[in-house]
Amino acid sequence: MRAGRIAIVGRPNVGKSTLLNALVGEKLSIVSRRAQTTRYNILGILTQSDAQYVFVDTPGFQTAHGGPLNQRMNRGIKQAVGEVDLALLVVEAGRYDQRDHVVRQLVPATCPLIVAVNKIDQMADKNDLLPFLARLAGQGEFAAIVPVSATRRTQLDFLLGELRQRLPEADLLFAEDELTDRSERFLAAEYIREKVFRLIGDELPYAVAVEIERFVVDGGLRRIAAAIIVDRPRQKPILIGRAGETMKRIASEARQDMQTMFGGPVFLEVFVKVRSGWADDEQVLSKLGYG
Ligand SMILES: Nc1nc2c(ncn2[C@@H]2O[C@H](COP(=O)(O)OP(=O)(O)O)[C@@H](O)[C@H]2O)c(=O)[nH]1
Ligand SMILES: [Mg+2]
Repeated sequence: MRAGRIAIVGRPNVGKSTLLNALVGEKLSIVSRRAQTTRYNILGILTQSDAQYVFVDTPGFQTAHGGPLNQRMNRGIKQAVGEVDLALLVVEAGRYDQRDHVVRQLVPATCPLIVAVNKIDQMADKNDLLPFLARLAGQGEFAAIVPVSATRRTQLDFLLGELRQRLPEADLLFAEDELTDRSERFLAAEYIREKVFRLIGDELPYAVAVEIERFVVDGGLRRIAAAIIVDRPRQKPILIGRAGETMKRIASEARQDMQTMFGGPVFLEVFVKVRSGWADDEQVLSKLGYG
């Protein structure tokens, strides 16, 4: 038996969370087309007959903005890479630049680094892949470089094989049936935040946080009340939408994710609260579980 922790790192939007979900086979980490969707380190556990992979999904390392929320996320990444047996650096097929390099440098030299070259499905010319892999190999000491597609689940078994070889021999770190260290309450809040990231345009998603105000298990039914927290009063009508349409969609799509994950019916109420400057308020950030 081999078992160990693997940090999934990379610049924003390369597909780290999609890859985690594909590897574990459950929606543990939220995904959107926008950078900076993931704000927390999230464990995803895959247990097979001869190995247990404990993945740690991390936010994309943010070099551009220095606010308290980004500082906490960057701190989280540094902490994650300090505590793992392996690091899995995710890059996008055909792209490797300074932003990838910065993340790569965060991984301690003693930690084996495997590269997943993701999104190979969207390479316009497949002949470009080999030269890209060769160029990448010239960038430094990588234990392995594996082209994959997280959305199409291409080459994931091969990737797992490369990871397994480098995991330490050890007993299970978590019970066989454990999937994550996160609670249903946490996942519920994240599913709502994902819908905001997916359904609302421009900058608004970055000004949004979600707080679960009530989570009651009532027989097989889960009754959940959640507040979407925005920064400014003018953001409230954008979230609610014309005749409440946007809000209805957010709640209905989030509820479907919850029902799939929790395996039972969910009664969900969602409302909007204005809390100015929440993202700069260290106390609020701590309460929301950041860092
Ligand atoms: N075409 C393609 N898109 C992908 C793949 N993996 C992820 N994506 C997309 O890339 C975007 C960012 O994904 P996400 O997992 O949130 O990236 P993260 O910020 O690195 O966690 C989303 O729109 C995903 O659907 C892939 O293998 N192929
Ligand atoms: Mg992510």
